[in-house]
Amino acid sequence: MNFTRSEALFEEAQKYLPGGVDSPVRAFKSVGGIPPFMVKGAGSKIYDVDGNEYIDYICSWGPLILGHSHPQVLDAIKKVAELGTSFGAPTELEITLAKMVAAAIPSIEMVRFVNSGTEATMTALRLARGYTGKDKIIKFSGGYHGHADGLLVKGGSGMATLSLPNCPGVPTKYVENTLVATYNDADSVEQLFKSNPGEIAAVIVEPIAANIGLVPPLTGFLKDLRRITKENDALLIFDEVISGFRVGYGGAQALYGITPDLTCLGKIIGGGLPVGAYGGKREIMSMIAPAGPVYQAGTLSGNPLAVTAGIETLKVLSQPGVYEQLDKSTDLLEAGIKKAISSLNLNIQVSRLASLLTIFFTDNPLTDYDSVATADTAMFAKFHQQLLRSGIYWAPSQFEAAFISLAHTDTDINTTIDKISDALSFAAR
Ligand code: KE4
Repeated sequence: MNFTRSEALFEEAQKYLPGGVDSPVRAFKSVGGIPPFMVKGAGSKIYDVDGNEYIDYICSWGPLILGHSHPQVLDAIKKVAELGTSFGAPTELEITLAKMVAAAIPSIEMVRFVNSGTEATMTALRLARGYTGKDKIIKFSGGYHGHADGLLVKGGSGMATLSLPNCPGVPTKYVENTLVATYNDADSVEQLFKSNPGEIAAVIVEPIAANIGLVPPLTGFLKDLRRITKENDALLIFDEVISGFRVGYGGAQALYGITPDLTCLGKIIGGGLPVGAYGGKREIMSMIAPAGPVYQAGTLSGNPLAVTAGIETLKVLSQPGVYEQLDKSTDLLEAGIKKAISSLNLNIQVSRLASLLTIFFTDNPLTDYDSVATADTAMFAKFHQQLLRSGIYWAPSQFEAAFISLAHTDTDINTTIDKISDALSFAAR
């Protein structure tokens, strides 16, 4: 593969953009090499400026569950764009998407649209503090909820990738109310409530951890969180920015039968354009301005183009057979990778749930951040570089998930399995 144009662009980009990118994980820092600059996506494929074609398993980090440039989404955006791009005023489109979200996720009686997952989680925590009158919150080591100051503590995703446990520029005072528990360890949560009686407003959790790589909840963990938060008059906030509409049309809360007080969404509900959302019980959401005193605002919140992309995406996802197809494709991929790992006799494992998958370069049991931190990230880097050169666009971090879309065909998957097998044997040398 030739990366000449990307190399030149990356050099120029670094003069104007920190690290040459607008989001750290895109810079490929932890896997080496330079990031291909992309110019087009179509279905399961993505194309860089040097004309290289890749089968895409990043899918814009989750939003493109239908694949790139889905005709129904593009046509709808084009039509709405002809009427204008933004009004800074209420539109009927927002009601339509709000009703679709509420119908899909019954715990969401009311919802507010914002522009990113970060805004959604940041505001959900402000709302929880405003509603309970308490200041402390619990997050989990390795949990990633965007880059709001109070959440940049032992974060996953790019923070884990770049080994940035905390963040300069965030005053200690901003994080002294952020308590950190261990994912899949309800006792660690119970202990924090015991040592901070009456002070904790909420627990925020990725119900399916995907920013330490994919680590599903152990049986009973989410149920325990629901019990403990209820016992302590604290809110349970599900950060479903990744899992929402990904692991099923009702998200992780439907899959596990747990009803949180607030839910954060993003990615898929924008269909590739910037949309985040937070929602929950009417009694709680009614505290949000202008209905109530908890303030949150946004110039482009509920933008007609972005909301339209979300509406069309959910329309497709609500059709019968969609999640079965995603499962079938991911079953094929998972089985193929597992076969390659066992034939090469490697201490590597596959973690998979619905159409999310991570190949972990460790064979330790995986339950939390500390266990995934044992992964051989140097070997992962060699694997990633080889995979990229062979035309597979995979998350450039051990601490992320691969996203499979409806556009991935069996041919794509079988080709991917062959390339992964080659890349694994290359990395194992
Ligand atoms: P955004 O602000 O990036 O839209 O969403 C933040 C966020 C919140 N909650 C969860 C569970 C998330 O996974 C994210 C963002 N996900 C990362 C990838 N794991 C986005 C990719 C990036 O940072 O460039």
